[in-house]
Amino acid sequence: MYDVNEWKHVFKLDPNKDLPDEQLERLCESGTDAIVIGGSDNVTEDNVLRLMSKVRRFLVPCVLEVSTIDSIVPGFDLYFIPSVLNSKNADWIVGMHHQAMKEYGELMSMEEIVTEGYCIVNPDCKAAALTEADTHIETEDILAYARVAENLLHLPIFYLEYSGMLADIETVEKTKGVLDKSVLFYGGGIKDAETAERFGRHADVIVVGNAVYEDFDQALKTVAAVKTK
Ligand code: 1GP
Repeated sequence: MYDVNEWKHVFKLDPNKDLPDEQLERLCESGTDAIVIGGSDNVTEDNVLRLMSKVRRFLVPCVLEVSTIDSIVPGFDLYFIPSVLNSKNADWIVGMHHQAMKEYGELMSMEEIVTEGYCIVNPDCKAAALTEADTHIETEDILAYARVAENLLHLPIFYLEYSGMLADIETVEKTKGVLDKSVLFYGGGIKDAETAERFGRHADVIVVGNAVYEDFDQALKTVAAVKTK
């Protein structure tokens, strides 16, 4: 029903941050392919539920990117399950997943679940610290993780995560060059239409997060930059 292969753009909203209702409405009706709810800090059942119920008033697909087992709330269209391929802590690769399956495996509708193979590159982002990601990596390592995601693990999404900083565009281009089946999500530092257009040329899907809270009007323009082609 929802096919990430057809997506170009998503907004990622942080359940720990407030957004005026009027802005949320403009995001939901912007033509973006999905609203992803996810964050690293204080992601609770309460604030996930509150944000989901606001997004749910609109037709846009609403996705929960699961970061803690405790904040899994029913009612989303899709659940993205990250596995941090360059984490030094097995919990973030498969440990919490094992725990979640043990507790909820029988209740899960697998058609709502999409696994993301993450590679977190910005050493200064919260996600890198939280997941103990090995960010001392070269482009060749990133390409190898992309190949692990696609060829060994057959993951539907490879997520190149620079949260808070912009990648070198050549890294994104090269990463796309080794992927054929896994959808390349790129997130990090996209704040305006021009950057969105440049990164959208190589990434299958661009993720716009912080810009929503920092410069809303510019963030909104990132949709048309990748969706008009
Ligand atoms: C964060 O990849 C997203 O998980 C988006 O990054 O917040 O830098 O836009 P930004």
